[in-house]
Amino acid sequence: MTDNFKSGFISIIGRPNVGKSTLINRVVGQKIAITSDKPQTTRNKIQGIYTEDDAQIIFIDTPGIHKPKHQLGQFMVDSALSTLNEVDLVLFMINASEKMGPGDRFIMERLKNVNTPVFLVLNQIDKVHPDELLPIIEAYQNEMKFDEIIPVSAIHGNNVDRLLEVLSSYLEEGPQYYPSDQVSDHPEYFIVQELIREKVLQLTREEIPHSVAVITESMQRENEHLIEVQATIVVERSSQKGIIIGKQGSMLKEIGTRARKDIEILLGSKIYLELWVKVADDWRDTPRDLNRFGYKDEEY
Ligand SMILES: Nc1nc2c(ncn2[C@@H]2O[C@H](COP(=O)(O)OP(=O)(O)OP(=O)(O)O)[C@@H](O)[C@H]2O)c(=O)[nH]1
Ligand SMILES: [Mg+2]
Repeated sequence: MTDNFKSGFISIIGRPNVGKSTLINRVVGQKIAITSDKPQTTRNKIQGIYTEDDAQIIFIDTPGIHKPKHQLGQFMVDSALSTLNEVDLVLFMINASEKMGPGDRFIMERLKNVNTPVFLVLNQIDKVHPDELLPIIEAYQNEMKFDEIIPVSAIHGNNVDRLLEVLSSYLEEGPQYYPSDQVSDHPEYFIVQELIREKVLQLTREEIPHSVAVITESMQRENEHLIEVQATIVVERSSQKGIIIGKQGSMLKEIGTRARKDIEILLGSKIYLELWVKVADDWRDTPRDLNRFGYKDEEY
């Protein structure tokens, strides 16, 4: 560690689906947060840790801010907003290819009361013509004052270096909170269950993606080449259980095949993955279930 080491916590906040988790994965250089084209993918605050020789930036990926319809949604929005008072800087991310909406205004009302610097990050610039950027920026500037405005493409990496550079210039002297090789505050079992949930998001539609929770029941090293993972996919109704299992188990098999590939990369080992499906009626509105499935304030 050098003298004058710098560090800071940075929250990424925004509406669902703008690309917050995509950015965190890009910065960390590894998939620690799941992403999908369905809104409300992220459900917990997840730290992504970026370490250099003289600095450590801890990014906090947050659930997208939306109007909650269930207690799970309320937990998600509360978790996201709670970060605003816990960090040194806030990145407000928008999708530059979409119009500003009431959700963005709701967030900006909150951001006006934040004491830390706030950057506007315009993501998905690969989808808009450069000439279109200025009017978008002006529209947001009319709503509130931002300390910096940075357009990026999280998925392709455009301008992400610049974002990191500017962020570094705002960091103050501070400790190295995590070892250099640690990329997330979450344990592997959490990322494993998220990777399985991501495959359900990819492969199902409508209400199913939102009705699913995944729990890693066990992870056991069988031998030096093989880890056995057992996980349960929880749905809200028995009709959904049928869909997750699919015709002669075909859907569950596909979920397992896709998840296994990602888990093998994460754990650097061959994986034997065993999946079960279970029904927990209306778990998204059942406090006991929310607790059991990892959606509680003091948990990850
Ligand atoms: N074209 C393009 N697509 C992007 C970009 N960044 C993210 N996406 C896509 O946008 C979708 C949403 O990305 P996520 O990272 O899951 O979005 P999020 O903001 O974390 O969403 P929630 O967790 O639901 O709040 C995914 O399909 C991404 O591949 C980008 O810069 N350009
Ligand atoms: Mg996300």
